[in-house]
Amino acid sequence: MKLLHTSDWHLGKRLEDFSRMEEQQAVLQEICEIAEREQVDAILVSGDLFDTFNPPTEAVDLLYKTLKRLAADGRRPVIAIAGNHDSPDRIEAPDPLARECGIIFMGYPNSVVTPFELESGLKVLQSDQGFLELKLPGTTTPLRIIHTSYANEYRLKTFLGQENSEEELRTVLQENWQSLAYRYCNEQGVNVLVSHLFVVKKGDEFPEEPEDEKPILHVGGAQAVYTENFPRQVQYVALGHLHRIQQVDHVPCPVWYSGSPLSYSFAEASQKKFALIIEAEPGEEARVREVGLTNGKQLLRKRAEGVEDAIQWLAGNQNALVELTMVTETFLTAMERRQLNAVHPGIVAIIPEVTDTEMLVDRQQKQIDLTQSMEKLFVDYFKHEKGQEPGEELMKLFVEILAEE
Ligand SMILES: [Mn+2]
Repeated sequence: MKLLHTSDWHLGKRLEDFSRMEEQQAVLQEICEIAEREQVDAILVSGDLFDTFNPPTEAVDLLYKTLKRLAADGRRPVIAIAGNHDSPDRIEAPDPLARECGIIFMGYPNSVVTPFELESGLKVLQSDQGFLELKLPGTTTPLRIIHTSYANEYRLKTFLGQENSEEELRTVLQENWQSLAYRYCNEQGVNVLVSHLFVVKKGDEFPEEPEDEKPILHVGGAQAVYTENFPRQVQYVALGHLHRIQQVDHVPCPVWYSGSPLSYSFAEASQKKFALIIEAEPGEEARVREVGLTNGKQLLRKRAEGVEDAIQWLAGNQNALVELTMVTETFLTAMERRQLNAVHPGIVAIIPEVTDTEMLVDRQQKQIDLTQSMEKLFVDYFKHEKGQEPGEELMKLFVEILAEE
């Protein structure tokens, strides 16, 4: 059995003033072509289909068109779950129509798929809260899917019937997955788990979460899910949330984030993007292969020594979206900014890095390190504007607003 794993499409997402819609169309077309060329049996989309709860019409359009093409009249089912950027109700809304096309949406951790059968031969064999067993066209091997859409800790526990549990979330999830695996997953079928959670190998460092993402489920590190929490019956875990492709662990089975198909922030600059092809047979470890995606623009960070240097580099990287740091003796003039923008259509930001220290002292400014936390940047900004540090009350309010986003 061959599966395609992808996630974090974030349809409708922009990069500052730049729409990414054309790139999203192009890269999803590329994913459709891969599914066709590889003749996969089913597609797993691990959440963050949209970028917001209320995506623009063109994003909705693109999602449905893509999923319909992928599903090929029900010959190649698509299983898609909600991520933290998706509205669960919106994800599930087109369900009755989607089912007819072979597209299965799961908005909630306890979603139950309504049983159905299509002329293509696709059939729901069993369905339970957080579980689905499919008969795929052209194979007698059933595909079992344990699925956990995103929800925050409190709601996850509630959905799993453990709202008063004092146990750690990862323990609650582990018990839920294990009981589903024990009931439904034996070596007569292919067993996978699909989720949108923050997962690490116990003892490993935490990887960076995407920019513009509220951290999910691991405030203070308490709520990360460990790979050891996955049931041993499962042959592959298809994760969404982190935008950089990565294999989290190979025990109890290959556990992968497929990553996003486009680089969505400069924290992802120079990253390569992929879809994953999984080959799995009952009772055997799944084999995983990365297939490169090339239809998106590269995000590049460039530090240039003066306007001449910048212009030359920009000429050679016309197709990228660029964050340009300009090392300059004084400050960049409006003329210089115009010059730079005139030679490149994709400059997202120009950051001056001023080297004339006297001038800096004069203006009581210094180089701004944009990798600092929002809190630290705010304190610097406040000091610069008001000549004093912000009070404790104000900082509390700022952090509160940040968290709400
Ligand atoms: Mn996410």
